[in-house]
Amino acid sequence: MMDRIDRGYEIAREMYAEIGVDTDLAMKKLDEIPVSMHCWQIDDLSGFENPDKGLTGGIAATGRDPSKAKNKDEFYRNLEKALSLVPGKKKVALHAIYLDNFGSFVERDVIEPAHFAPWADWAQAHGVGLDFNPTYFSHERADTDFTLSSYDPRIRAFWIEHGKRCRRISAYLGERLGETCIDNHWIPDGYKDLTVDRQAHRELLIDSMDQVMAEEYDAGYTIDSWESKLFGLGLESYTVGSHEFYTNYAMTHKNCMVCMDMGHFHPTEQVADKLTSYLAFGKEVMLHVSRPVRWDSDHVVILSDEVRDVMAEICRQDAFARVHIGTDYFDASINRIAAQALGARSIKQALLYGLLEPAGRLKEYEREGDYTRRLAYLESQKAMPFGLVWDMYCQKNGVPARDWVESALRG
Ligand code: RNT
Ligand code: ZN
Repeated sequence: MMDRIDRGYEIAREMYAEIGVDTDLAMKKLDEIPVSMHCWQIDDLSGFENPDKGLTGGIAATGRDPSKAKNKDEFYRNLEKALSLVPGKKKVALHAIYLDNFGSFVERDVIEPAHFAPWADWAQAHGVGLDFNPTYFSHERADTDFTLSSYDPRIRAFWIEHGKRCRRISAYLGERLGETCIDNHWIPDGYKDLTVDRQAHRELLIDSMDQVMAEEYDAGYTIDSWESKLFGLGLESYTVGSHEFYTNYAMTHKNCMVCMDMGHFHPTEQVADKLTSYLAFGKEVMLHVSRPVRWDSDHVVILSDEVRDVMAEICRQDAFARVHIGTDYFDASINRIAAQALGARSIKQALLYGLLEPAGRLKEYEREGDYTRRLAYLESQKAMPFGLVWDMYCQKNGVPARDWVESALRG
C-alpha cells in the first residue's frame, strides 16, 4: 500500500508533467538553494555581548510569548531545533553581538575572528553555512542616531573600525566553511524630522564606506552588501543609506551589492520588480525577506503574494547563484522556534511554487503577444497540487510537512 504522501505525489507529478514541468527536477533544484536564517529571532536580537542592553536604531521586538532563549545553551538548542524543521540547504546569519567573548566584555572595535571560531565549529558540525552582519546599533556610540555618517570624527572612526573588523571576521568564516560569507551592513543613520542638509551625511558615509571597504578579500570567502531603507522608527524623514545611495555605491564598487529588505520600501513598491534591474547590470543582490504590516514591522515571513513573486522572479531568471536569500524579522508574540522555522519554510515553499511554474511556456506566450494565455495559465497555476509536492519534499528531507509546529512547541 502506498502511503498518502506517495499517492498524492504521483498525482501531482502527472499533473505537472502535463504542463511540461518535472517535479523531481524541481525538488532537486530546491535542495541546492540556501536560505540564510537570521539567528536573532531566537532571542529578540539580544545577543551575547551584553544581553541586558535594549534595542536601539528603530528596531523593536514586541510581544509577550515566554519562549525567548534565556542563555547561550538555550539559544543554540532552540536554533538547532528550528534548523531541523526546515528542509534543504541552510545558512545562519549572525550579528556581531553574537560573539563569544569568553566571559569578559569585548568592545566592537576590537572584535576578532577568534571570537567567532566557536560559531565556525558549530556551523561545520551542523552542515550549515554562515553569513555575517556588523552591529551598528544598540550601543551608546549609536545613541546620536548617527554612526558611519556622523559629524563626530570619533564616532565615525569607532564604527569604521567595527566595519573593517567585521569584514575580516566574515572572510575568516567564509574560509573556514569553504563558502562565501555575505557581510551585510545596515546603519540606522537618519533624522526624525525635516532635514536641511541631506548631502553632507551622504558624503561622510561614502568616505566611511571607502575606508571600511579598502581591504580586498577573496570573493570566495566574503562579499559585502549594504542594506538600504526608506525610513525607520524615529527616523521618519531622512535615512542616509537610501536605496538610490547604496545602488550607486554598489554599481561603482567590486564585490559589493545592495541588500533589499522587503520591509524597507514604500508599501506599494515591489521588490520582485527591482531584482532584474540589478541582474541586467551583472550585479548580485542580497535579500532580507521580511513582512511589513503597514510599515517596517518585521512580522514573521509567510507565503504571501510578495514573497511568492520575489521567488518566482529568481526562478524565472535562473538567478539562484546571484540572488542571496536571507530572512529578517523579529516577533516576540509567538513561539520563537516556530517563528524562526516558519519564515524559512515559507520561503522554501515560495521557491518550490516558482520552480513548478512552466516558465518557458509563459515566456513564449509573452513574446508572441498572447497575454490572454499568459494571464490564464498563471492563474491556473494556483489550483495545481503544489502542496502535494511540498509534502513529498519534506518527507524526502525527514522534516514534518504539516504538523511541524507541534515539534517546534515541544522544543
Ligand atoms: C533594520 C534592518 C536590519 C536589521 C538587522 C537586525 O531595519 O532590517 O537588517 O533588521 O540587522
Ligand atoms: Zn533587514
